[in-house]
Order: sequence, then structure tokens, then C-alpha cells
Amino acid sequence: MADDRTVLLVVDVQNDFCTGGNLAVRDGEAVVPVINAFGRRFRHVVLTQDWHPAGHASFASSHPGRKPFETIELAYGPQVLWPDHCVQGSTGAAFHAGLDLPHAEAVIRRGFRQGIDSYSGFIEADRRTPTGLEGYLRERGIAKVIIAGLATDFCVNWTALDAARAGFETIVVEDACRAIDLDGSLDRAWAEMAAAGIRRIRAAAMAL
Ligand code: VGL
Ligand code: ZN
Repeated sequence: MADDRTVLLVVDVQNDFCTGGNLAVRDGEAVVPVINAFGRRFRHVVLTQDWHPAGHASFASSHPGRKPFETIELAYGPQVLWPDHCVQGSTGAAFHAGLDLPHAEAVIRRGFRQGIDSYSGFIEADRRTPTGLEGYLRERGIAKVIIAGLATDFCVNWTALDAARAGFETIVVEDACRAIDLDGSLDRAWAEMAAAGIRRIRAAAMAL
């Protein structure tokens, strides 16, 4: 059993990132049984949920003439454009029905500001708007953050990098994640995480 200062942070296990969803990650739903079993070993579990208003700035449909997976420049920098996904209150935004973590203690929603995307569970894409997660974990006395979910190369990567920057010991459970892998983004993500001192382990190898 993980100790009281450790949290399992489950990133965006939502229908739109699973097979049949609007931004399906290949094999996304394969993380569900791994996370369900692994999650039982944690006293503290927190979920993140991608939660966009209709017409969000990260949607290609909000930019006439643009297509999904193109990159454009927004006020805060480059932004990959996505198919409409995780619209607030939609079935696509709901957690996968098989996700079984009744002891999860908080859900952090992000990306709900019309003009700002957010891959990180800690700080939105303008790199100045906090979600409140860092303060929440700190007040709870958390020192170690174990991360699983979707997608490895976007929300998991950005969340892990910000967790490490905030000073939490950070570990990513590789077989409890799946990637979008856009133009080499997965290799880049693992390289960035390694450079930041983030450990990468398999669920079965995790000593708790
Ligand atoms: C995500 C792209 C757009 C993710 C969210 O959860 O990795 N990716 N919105
Ligand atoms: Zn999104």
C-alpha cells in the first residue's frame, strides 16, 4: 500500500480518448484494467478531466480553414488543433464507464477557459493560469506523484513535467498510459521526462 504522502494521479481516462471517441488514442481503453488494479494500492487517488466549452480555441472547428492536427499560433504560443473533444457535459467528456476508482478524492477539471488549452493538470497552456492542483496536493502533505492515463505524449507528459518542476517526486507508469504519437511526440515526451528526472516504470515493478 502506498503511504499517506503519495498520490496516484489519473489523467483524462475519458470516452473521447478511447476507441470510438472523438480524439481516440490507439488502445486508450487498455489502461482501464491496469489503472483499476493499480489504483487499489493507493490511499489517495486524484483524477483529471479535460473539460472544454463548445467552440474552444483548441478545436480546429473554431478556426475557419484549419484542420485537426495542424499547429497554429495563439496568444500564448503554438497550439495543436484537435477535433472537438471533451465538451463539458458530453458523453465524450465522461470518464470511461469501466474506470473503477470509487476512492478517488478529487477531480481536477482543466481547459475550461474558452481561449486557453491545458495539457498539464497543474498549469494551463498560457503557462500562468494554475488549476489549483499544486496547492491542493501540498496542503494535503503529498510529496510523491505517480501518474497514469491518457495521453502519454500530451497530458501525461505536461502534467509530469509540471509535477517535477513543482518539486514532487514524479513517476510515470508506462503500461498504464497510451499515446497519440503525433510527429515523434512520444519519443520527445519520454526524453523530456527523463531529462527532468522523472522515473518511468511498469505497474508490476512498482514497489509501494
Ligand atoms: C489531450 C489533446 C487535447 C490529452 C487533451 O488528454 O492528452 N490531448 N486535449
Ligand atoms: Zn483537450
